[in-house]
Amino acid sequence: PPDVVTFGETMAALRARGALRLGGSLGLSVAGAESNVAIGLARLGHRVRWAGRVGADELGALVLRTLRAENIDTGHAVTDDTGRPTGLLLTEPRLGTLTRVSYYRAGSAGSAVSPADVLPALAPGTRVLHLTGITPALGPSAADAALTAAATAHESGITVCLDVNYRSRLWSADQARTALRPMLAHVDLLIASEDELPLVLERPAADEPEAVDSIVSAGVREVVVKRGAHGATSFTADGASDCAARQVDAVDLVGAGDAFVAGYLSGLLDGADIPARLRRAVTTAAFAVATRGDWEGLPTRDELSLFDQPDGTTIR
Ligand code: KDG
Repeated sequence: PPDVVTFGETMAALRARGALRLGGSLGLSVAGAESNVAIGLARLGHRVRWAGRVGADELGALVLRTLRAENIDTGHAVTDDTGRPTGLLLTEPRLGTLTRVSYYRAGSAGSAVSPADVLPALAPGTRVLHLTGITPALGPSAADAALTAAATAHESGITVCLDVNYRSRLWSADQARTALRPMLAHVDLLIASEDELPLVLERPAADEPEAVDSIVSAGVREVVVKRGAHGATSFTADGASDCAARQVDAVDLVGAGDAFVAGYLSGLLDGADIPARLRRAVTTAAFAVATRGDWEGLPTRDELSLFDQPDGTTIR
Protein backbone atom coordinates (compact mmCIF):
# COMPACT_ATOMS: atom_id res chain seq x y z
CA PRO A 1 0.00 0.00 0.00
CA PRO A 2 1.05 3.62 -0.45
CA ASP A 3 2.31 5.57 2.58
CA VAL A 4 0.31 8.59 1.47
CA VAL A 5 -2.77 9.03 -0.70
CA THR A 6 -3.71 12.48 -1.96
CA PHE A 7 -6.03 13.92 -4.55
CA GLY A 8 -7.06 17.28 -5.93
CA GLU A 9 -6.93 19.18 -9.17
CA THR A 10 -3.61 19.18 -11.00
CA MET A 11 -3.53 21.60 -13.90
CA ALA A 12 -1.27 22.50 -16.74
CA ALA A 13 0.72 25.58 -15.70
CA LEU A 14 1.88 28.20 -18.17
CA ARG A 15 4.53 30.43 -16.66
CA ALA A 16 5.27 33.82 -18.15
CA ARG A 17 8.55 35.68 -17.67
CA GLY A 18 6.87 39.05 -17.33
CA ALA A 19 3.40 40.61 -17.57
CA LEU A 20 0.96 38.31 -19.40
CA ARG A 21 -0.66 41.16 -21.32
CA LEU A 22 2.62 41.81 -23.08
CA GLY A 23 2.64 38.30 -24.54
CA GLY A 24 5.93 36.56 -25.14
CA SER A 25 6.92 33.00 -24.48
CA LEU A 26 5.54 30.81 -21.73
CA GLY A 27 7.02 27.75 -20.06
CA LEU A 28 4.73 24.74 -19.76
CA SER A 29 4.67 22.68 -16.57
CA VAL A 30 2.05 21.31 -14.17
CA ALA A 31 0.74 22.64 -10.87
CA GLY A 32 -1.59 21.57 -8.11
CA ALA A 33 -1.19 21.89 -4.37
CA GLU A 34 -1.76 18.19 -3.65
CA SER A 35 0.47 16.94 -6.45
CA ASN A 36 3.17 19.36 -5.27
CA VAL A 37 3.02 17.63 -1.88
CA ALA A 38 3.00 14.22 -3.61
CA ILE A 39 6.16 15.10 -5.57
CA GLY A 40 7.87 16.43 -2.44
CA LEU A 41 7.13 13.20 -0.59
CA ALA A 42 8.10 10.93 -3.47
CA ARG A 43 11.45 12.73 -3.86
CA LEU A 44 12.11 11.98 -0.18
CA GLY A 45 11.51 8.29 -0.87
CA HIS A 46 7.94 7.80 0.34
CA ARG A 47 5.35 5.76 -1.56
CA VAL A 48 2.68 8.16 -2.80
CA ARG A 49 -0.53 7.70 -4.74
CA TRP A 50 -2.27 10.62 -6.47
CA ALA A 51 -5.92 10.27 -7.41
CA GLY A 52 -7.96 12.83 -9.28
CA ARG A 53 -9.46 13.54 -12.68
CA VAL A 54 -7.76 14.87 -15.79
CA GLY A 55 -9.14 15.61 -19.24
CA ALA A 56 -8.75 13.16 -22.13
CA ASP A 57 -6.38 15.66 -23.74
CA GLU A 58 -2.68 16.35 -24.19
CA LEU A 59 -2.48 18.42 -20.99
CA GLY A 60 -4.03 15.54 -19.03
CA ALA A 61 -1.36 13.29 -20.49
CA LEU A 62 1.27 15.84 -19.42
CA VAL A 63 -0.07 15.81 -15.84
CA LEU A 64 -0.05 12.02 -15.58
CA ARG A 65 3.31 11.64 -17.29
CA THR A 66 4.89 14.23 -14.97
CA LEU A 67 3.56 12.53 -11.85
CA ARG A 68 4.64 9.09 -13.05
CA ALA A 69 8.10 10.44 -13.80
CA GLU A 70 8.24 11.53 -10.16
CA ASN A 71 7.54 7.96 -8.99
CA ILE A 72 3.94 8.68 -8.02
CA ASP A 73 1.34 5.95 -8.42
CA THR A 74 -1.36 7.31 -10.77
CA GLY A 75 -3.10 3.95 -11.20
CA HIS A 76 -6.29 5.32 -9.61
CA ALA A 77 -6.34 8.61 -11.54
CA VAL A 78 -9.42 8.96 -13.73
CA THR A 79 -9.45 10.33 -17.27
CA ASP A 80 -12.71 12.19 -17.95
CA ASP A 81 -14.57 10.75 -20.95
CA THR A 82 -17.26 13.44 -21.15
CA GLY A 83 -15.18 16.14 -22.82
CA ARG A 84 -14.22 18.20 -19.77
CA PRO A 85 -10.73 19.61 -20.32
CA THR A 86 -7.71 19.55 -18.03
CA GLY A 87 -7.62 22.81 -16.05
CA LEU A 88 -5.03 25.47 -16.72
CA LEU A 89 -3.33 28.19 -14.75
CA LEU A 90 -1.08 31.00 -15.85
CA THR A 91 1.46 32.71 -13.65
CA GLU A 92 3.16 36.06 -14.15
CA PRO A 93 5.85 37.52 -11.92
CA ARG A 94 4.86 41.14 -11.25
CA LEU A 95 7.03 42.61 -8.50
CA GLY A 96 9.93 40.74 -6.98
CA THR A 97 8.48 37.55 -5.56
CA LEU A 98 4.88 38.78 -6.01
CA THR A 99 3.23 36.48 -8.54
CA ARG A 100 -0.22 36.80 -10.10
CA VAL A 101 -2.14 33.62 -10.95
CA SER A 102 -4.99 33.34 -13.48
CA TYR A 103 -7.15 30.21 -13.40
CA TYR A 104 -8.93 28.55 -16.33
CA ARG A 105 -10.49 25.72 -14.40
CA ALA A 106 -14.28 26.30 -14.27
CA GLY A 107 -15.90 23.17 -15.74
CA SER A 108 -12.57 21.33 -15.79
CA ALA A 109 -12.17 17.58 -15.43
CA GLY A 110 -10.33 18.06 -12.12
CA SER A 111 -13.19 20.05 -10.60
CA ALA A 112 -15.59 17.16 -11.40
CA VAL A 113 -13.72 14.69 -9.18
CA SER A 114 -16.24 12.60 -7.19
CA PRO A 115 -16.27 10.30 -4.16
CA ALA A 116 -16.45 7.29 -6.50
CA ASP A 117 -13.22 8.47 -8.18
CA VAL A 118 -11.19 8.69 -5.01
CA LEU A 119 -12.49 6.17 -2.46
CA PRO A 120 -10.95 3.17 -4.28
CA ALA A 121 -7.53 4.83 -3.91
CA LEU A 122 -7.67 4.54 -0.10
CA ALA A 123 -6.03 1.10 0.15
CA PRO A 124 -5.88 -0.64 3.54
CA GLY A 125 -2.49 0.07 5.08
CA THR A 126 -2.35 3.67 3.82
CA ARG A 127 -0.89 5.79 6.62
CA VAL A 128 -1.82 9.34 5.61
CA LEU A 129 -4.54 10.96 3.49
CA HIS A 130 -3.56 14.49 2.49
CA LEU A 131 -6.25 16.97 1.42
CA THR A 132 -6.33 20.69 0.84
CA GLY A 133 -9.06 23.28 1.16
CA ILE A 134 -8.75 23.94 -2.57
CA THR A 135 -10.66 20.78 -3.52
CA PRO A 136 -13.94 21.69 -1.77
CA ALA A 137 -13.78 25.09 -3.51
CA LEU A 138 -13.95 23.48 -6.95
CA GLY A 139 -17.62 22.44 -6.88
CA PRO A 140 -20.17 20.23 -5.14
CA SER A 141 -18.84 16.85 -6.27
CA ALA A 142 -15.24 17.78 -5.42
CA ALA A 143 -16.40 19.02 -2.00
CA ASP A 144 -18.24 15.74 -1.49
CA ALA A 145 -15.12 13.80 -2.51
CA ALA A 146 -12.98 15.64 0.05
CA LEU A 147 -15.47 15.27 2.91
CA THR A 148 -16.28 11.61 2.14
CA ALA A 149 -12.62 10.65 1.77
CA ALA A 150 -11.74 12.40 5.05
CA ALA A 151 -14.55 10.61 6.90
CA THR A 152 -13.75 7.21 5.36
CA ALA A 153 -10.01 7.50 6.02
CA HIS A 154 -10.49 8.74 9.57
CA GLU A 155 -12.83 5.84 10.34
CA SER A 156 -10.25 3.33 9.12
CA GLY A 157 -7.48 4.82 11.24
CA ILE A 158 -5.65 6.66 8.44
CA THR A 159 -4.15 9.97 9.61
CA VAL A 160 -6.02 12.76 7.80
CA CYS A 161 -4.04 15.92 7.04
CA LEU A 162 -5.80 19.06 5.80
CA ASP A 163 -3.94 22.13 4.54
CA VAL A 164 -6.44 25.02 4.54
CA ASN A 165 -4.84 26.59 1.42
CA TYR A 166 -7.41 29.37 0.98
CA ARG A 167 -7.76 30.64 -2.60
CA SER A 168 -9.77 33.88 -2.67
CA ARG A 169 -10.12 33.61 -6.45
CA LEU A 170 -12.19 30.45 -5.97
CA TRP A 171 -14.53 31.28 -3.08
CA SER A 172 -15.30 33.65 -0.22
CA ALA A 173 -14.12 33.26 3.37
CA ASP A 174 -17.71 32.45 4.43
CA GLN A 175 -18.07 29.76 1.78
CA ALA A 176 -14.74 28.30 2.86
CA ARG A 177 -15.79 28.25 6.51
CA THR A 178 -19.10 26.52 5.69
CA ALA A 179 -17.29 23.77 3.76
CA LEU A 180 -14.19 23.33 5.90
CA ARG A 181 -15.64 23.44 9.38
CA PRO A 182 -17.54 20.09 9.03
CA MET A 183 -14.33 18.44 7.78
CA LEU A 184 -12.54 19.13 11.08
CA ALA A 185 -14.25 16.20 12.84
CA HIS A 186 -12.32 13.91 10.48
CA VAL A 187 -9.00 15.76 10.47
CA ASP A 188 -6.04 14.70 12.65
CA LEU A 189 -3.49 17.24 11.46
CA LEU A 190 -4.52 20.73 10.35
CA ILE A 191 -1.96 22.92 8.60
CA ALA A 192 -2.69 26.60 8.01
CA SER A 193 -0.92 29.88 7.56
CA GLU A 194 -1.56 32.42 10.32
CA ASP A 195 -4.15 34.32 8.30
CA GLU A 196 -6.07 31.14 7.44
CA LEU A 197 -6.92 30.15 11.02
CA PRO A 198 -10.10 32.30 11.17
CA LEU A 199 -11.44 30.34 8.17
CA VAL A 200 -11.95 27.22 10.27
CA LEU A 201 -13.41 28.93 13.35
CA GLU A 202 -17.11 29.10 14.11
CA ARG A 203 -16.66 32.41 15.96
CA PRO A 204 -13.78 34.89 15.81
CA ALA A 205 -11.10 34.15 18.43
CA ALA A 206 -9.33 36.74 20.59
CA ASP A 207 -5.86 35.38 19.75
CA GLU A 208 -4.01 32.44 18.24
CA PRO A 209 -4.07 30.17 21.34
CA GLU A 210 -7.84 30.62 21.56
CA ALA A 211 -8.20 29.84 17.84
CA VAL A 212 -6.09 26.69 18.21
CA ASP A 213 -8.12 25.59 21.27
CA SER A 214 -11.32 25.90 19.30
CA ILE A 215 -9.86 23.82 16.44
CA VAL A 216 -8.62 21.16 18.86
CA SER A 217 -12.02 20.97 20.53
CA ALA A 218 -13.52 20.26 17.09
CA GLY A 219 -11.47 17.02 17.13
CA VAL A 220 -8.12 17.96 15.53
CA ARG A 221 -5.06 16.41 17.27
CA GLU A 222 -2.38 18.73 15.98
CA VAL A 223 -2.44 22.21 14.45
CA VAL A 224 0.61 23.47 12.56
CA VAL A 225 0.73 27.20 11.85
CA LYS A 226 2.99 28.38 9.01
CA ARG A 227 4.52 31.85 9.40
CA GLY A 228 6.51 32.12 6.17
CA ALA A 229 9.92 33.71 6.82
CA HIS A 230 9.12 33.59 10.55
CA GLY A 231 9.00 29.80 10.69
CA ALA A 232 6.20 27.64 12.06
CA THR A 233 4.60 26.39 15.27
CA SER A 234 3.02 23.03 16.07
CA PHE A 235 0.32 22.91 18.74
CA THR A 236 -0.78 19.65 20.40
CA ALA A 237 -2.30 18.74 23.76
CA ASP A 238 1.31 18.57 25.05
CA GLY A 239 2.06 22.19 24.20
CA ALA A 240 3.57 24.32 21.44
CA SER A 241 6.81 23.85 19.53
CA ASP A 242 8.36 26.65 17.42
CA CYS A 243 10.82 26.36 14.56
CA ALA A 244 12.61 29.21 12.76
CA ALA A 245 12.61 29.36 8.97
CA ARG A 246 15.80 28.75 6.97
CA GLN A 247 17.25 32.00 5.64
CA VAL A 248 17.38 31.91 1.83
CA ASP A 249 17.23 34.39 -1.02
CA ALA A 250 13.62 34.11 -2.11
CA VAL A 251 13.14 33.57 -5.84
CA ASP A 252 9.59 32.19 -6.07
CA LEU A 253 7.23 31.72 -3.11
CA VAL A 254 4.56 29.69 -4.92
CA GLY A 255 4.63 26.09 -3.72
CA ALA A 256 6.45 26.87 -0.46
CA GLY A 257 3.47 25.84 1.65
CA ASP A 258 3.14 22.54 -0.21
CA ALA A 259 6.86 21.88 0.19
CA PHE A 260 6.48 22.58 3.92
CA VAL A 261 3.66 20.01 4.14
CA ALA A 262 5.73 17.42 2.24
CA GLY A 263 8.63 17.87 4.67
CA TYR A 264 6.35 17.71 7.68
CA LEU A 265 4.56 14.55 6.53
CA SER A 266 7.90 12.97 5.61
CA GLY A 267 9.12 13.48 9.18
CA LEU A 268 5.86 12.09 10.53
CA LEU A 269 6.16 8.98 8.31
CA ASP A 270 9.75 8.49 9.52
CA GLY A 271 8.56 8.56 13.14
CA ALA A 272 10.45 11.80 13.87
CA ASP A 273 9.38 13.93 16.83
CA ILE A 274 7.64 17.27 16.28
CA PRO A 275 10.78 19.47 16.36
CA ALA A 276 12.44 17.23 13.74
CA ARG A 277 9.31 17.24 11.56
CA LEU A 278 9.26 21.04 11.70
CA ARG A 279 12.95 21.21 10.81
CA ARG A 280 12.42 19.05 7.75
CA ALA A 281 9.36 21.13 6.80
CA VAL A 282 11.22 24.46 6.93
CA THR A 283 14.06 22.87 4.96
CA THR A 284 11.87 21.59 2.10
CA ALA A 285 10.01 24.94 2.10
CA ALA A 286 13.35 26.77 1.78
CA PHE A 287 14.20 24.68 -1.31
CA ALA A 288 10.87 25.70 -2.86
CA VAL A 289 11.41 29.39 -2.08
CA ALA A 290 14.98 29.43 -3.38
CA THR A 291 14.12 27.83 -6.76
CA ARG A 292 11.73 28.66 -9.59
CA GLY A 293 8.55 26.61 -10.09
CA ASP A 294 6.08 25.09 -7.62
CA TRP A 295 7.81 21.73 -7.26
CA GLU A 296 10.79 21.55 -9.61
CA GLY A 297 13.34 22.53 -6.95
CA LEU A 298 12.16 20.13 -4.22
CA PRO A 299 14.95 18.06 -2.70
CA THR A 300 15.67 14.36 -2.77
CA ARG A 301 16.58 12.85 0.57
CA ASP A 302 20.33 13.18 -0.15
CA GLU A 303 19.89 16.86 -0.96
CA LEU A 304 18.29 17.75 2.39
CA SER A 305 21.77 18.26 3.83
CA LEU A 306 22.79 20.80 1.15
CA PHE A 307 21.68 23.53 3.52
CA ASP A 308 24.53 22.60 5.83
CA GLN A 309 27.08 23.46 3.10
CA PRO A 310 28.51 26.99 3.05
CA ASP A 311 26.97 29.35 0.47
CA GLY A 312 28.91 29.30 -2.78
CA THR A 313 29.98 25.66 -2.46
CA THR A 314 30.54 23.79 -5.71
CA ILE A 315 30.03 20.07 -5.29
CA ARG A 316 32.44 18.14 -7.55
O1 KDG B 1 0.26 25.87 -3.64
C1 KDG B 1 0.58 26.04 -5.00
C2 KDG B 1 -0.69 25.95 -5.75
O2 KDG B 1 -1.43 27.08 -5.53
C3 KDG B 1 -0.52 25.78 -7.21
O3 KDG B 1 0.26 24.66 -7.51
C4 KDG B 1 -1.81 25.75 -7.95
O4 KDG B 1 -3.18 24.16 -6.82
C5 KDG B 1 -3.02 25.30 -7.20
C6 KDG B 1 -4.09 26.26 -6.93
O5 KDG B 1 -5.23 25.83 -6.92
O6 KDG B 1 -3.80 27.42 -6.71
